This record gives sequence, structure tokens and C-alpha cells, in this order.
Amino acid sequence: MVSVKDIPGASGLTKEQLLAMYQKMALARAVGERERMLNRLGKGPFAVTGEGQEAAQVGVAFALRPGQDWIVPYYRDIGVALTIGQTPRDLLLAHLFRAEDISGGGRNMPSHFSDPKLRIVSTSACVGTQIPHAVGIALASKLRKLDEVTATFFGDGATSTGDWHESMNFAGIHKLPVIFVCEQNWYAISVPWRKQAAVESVASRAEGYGFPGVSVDGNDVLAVYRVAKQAMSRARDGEGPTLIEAVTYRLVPHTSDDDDRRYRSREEVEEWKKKDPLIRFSAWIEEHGIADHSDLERIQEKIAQEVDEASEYAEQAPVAEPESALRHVYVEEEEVV
Ligand SMILES: Cc1ncc(C[n+]2csc(CCOP(=O)(O)OP(=O)(O)O)c2C)c(N)n1
Repeated sequence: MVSVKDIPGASGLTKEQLLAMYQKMALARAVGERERMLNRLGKGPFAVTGEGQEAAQVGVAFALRPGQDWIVPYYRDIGVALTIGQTPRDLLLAHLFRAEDISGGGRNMPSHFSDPKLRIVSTSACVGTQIPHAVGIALASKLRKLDEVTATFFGDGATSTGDWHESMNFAGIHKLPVIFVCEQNWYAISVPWRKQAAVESVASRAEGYGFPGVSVDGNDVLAVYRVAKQAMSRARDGEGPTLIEAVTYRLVPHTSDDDDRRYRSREEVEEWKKKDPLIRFSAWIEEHGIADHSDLERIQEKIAQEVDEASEYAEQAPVAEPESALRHVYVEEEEVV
């Protein structure tokens, strides 16, 4: 009998790991959809989600070591947060600004993930500003000689910022243990890639900073995982950074405040729906006999239940006290020495 490990493309993953990968992707899809639904119901004031980008997010996160490596995500990274260990409840508490929200007690923007125990670092709403933070963390790990890798995530629009170029340059010079992950979804809100850069690929830019840039099919979770594993090895072996360009597409508007019909055709969106990473991976799983359709349906049913429970819990949880708005802004009484 052929073992799962021998299936070409399975990258040495076991059946359990492959199904866990599928589960994280499907969970990310379900949480994103729930957040957008809660927004339409008037319950969550703002939703920014990543439907369509799950393979890019989960494929990279699967190569990282939760609690050991540093994760510096951007707002679309529901799949990264869930793979590293956050739960739908964590994310929905933040989405609805509840006091129990771990990322800031209901006072942070939704999707600005933060979880100290998982080493997920909260980011600013300003595009690209998390990238120098990631490089600083990687520099600290290197100076302290710690076995830690930092992975930072961003969209193609972030690569147009000075923060991005300066971070790439510094990381290249100092050969830092950092992985730059661009989720190339072709738009910075309404601005298409061709109006952001005169080069075809983000990956090609790494050459100017002295380290490899790899462009990968970002809707193929196993291809992304393989590239991320190599980047991890390079970082851990002291060989320095890697830039990964995961070519993908966001299947939903930029945020709940966006009308994407104004800048991209329905035909283009429909074409990308045919490459949906979730459908693609489930077809691969069935084709290689890793699980059958009913097994995947059972995973989906459990996810639906988990998301319903998390959503109900978050809706019933108390909102942050108004007085807490000033916490961590001014010195608090007990902090005065
Ligand atoms: C410095 C800065 N400029 C503009 C904005 C407004 N803004 C928010 S998201 C975004 C687009 C970012 O696009 P990209 O980096 O490609 O990520 P995507 O949203 O496509 O995943 C912009 C311009 C901002 N938040 N920060």
C-alpha cells in the first residue's frame, strides 16, 4: 500500500497533518464568512477578511513553530492566526469588541491579531508598518543567538511603502532569520498591481536586496508549504531572509466598507473562483484517497458548529467598559512608583 508520505506533493506530511491543514483552511473561510455576516446584521461594525487567501496563509503558518517563532501578520490573516493557535472564539470576541478579547480588551481594531503566548504581534492599521517590527524582532533573535524565526505577512500594496524596502535592505545586509510573505492578491483596495509597480513580480525585487525571492502558486497550499519550509531552513541555518510571493486573489471586497464592483469585473472574480484554494485542496485530498467526500463533510459540519458556538459566546459576552478606553494610554495609579 502506498503511504501518504510517498504521494508526490504531500511533502512528507501525514494524513492527520494534511487533514489538519484542510481543517484550518476551511475554518478560516468559515470565520471570515461569519465576520462578514455579523457585519451585515449590524452587529460587527467592520469586517476585513481573507476568503480566497487561505492556502497562502495556512501553507506558510504550517511550516512555523507555534510559541517559538514570531508571527507578525496583517489584517487579512485569519488563516495564520488560526493555524498558530488562536480560536474562532478569540477572533469573534475581537470582531465584536468584547471585554474578553485577548488582542486588546475590545479596544483594538478587529483583525489586528495579538496573542502574547503564541508570539503573535499586534500590528498598526498603517499599511507596511509591521515589516520593520518583524525585522527588529529577527535582529534581536540573532543577537541573542536564539533559535527563532520571524514570519511577517503583507499584501502587494505594502511592497510600495518605504517601510518595506528599508526592511528588506536591512534584513539582507544582516542576514536576519526572517521570512517575508507577500499575499499577492493583485489589488491595494482599488489600485491594481500594474499601477503600483513596473515589474511583473514582487519576488523579483528580492534580488536587489541580496536574498532569494520565490514566486509560488498561492492557491496551492502544499506548494506554499514546501517553499515556506525551505525559507525556514535558510533562516535557521543563518543564511538569511527569503521573500515569498504567494500568488492568490481575495474573493471578497477589500473590507465591509468597499464596493469592489467599481474597480474589478465580475468575470475576473468568477475566473478566480474556479481556482478557489479550498475546493482545490479538497479535490486533491479525495483524488489521493486521503479522505472521501463524507469525511470532509464531517469536518465542515464540526467547523460550522464550532463557529456557531463561538459566535453565540461572543455575542453574549459583555462589551468593554467605557472607562477601559483609557487603559494603557496614561500611567495608571498602581503603576506609579
Ligand atoms: C500607510 C497607509 N496608507 C493607506 C492606508 C489605507 N489602506 C488600508 S488597506 C490598503 C491596501 C493595502 O493593500 P495590500 O497591501 O495589497 O493588502 P490587501 O488589502 O490587498 O490584502 C490601504 C491603501 C493605510 N491603512 N495605511
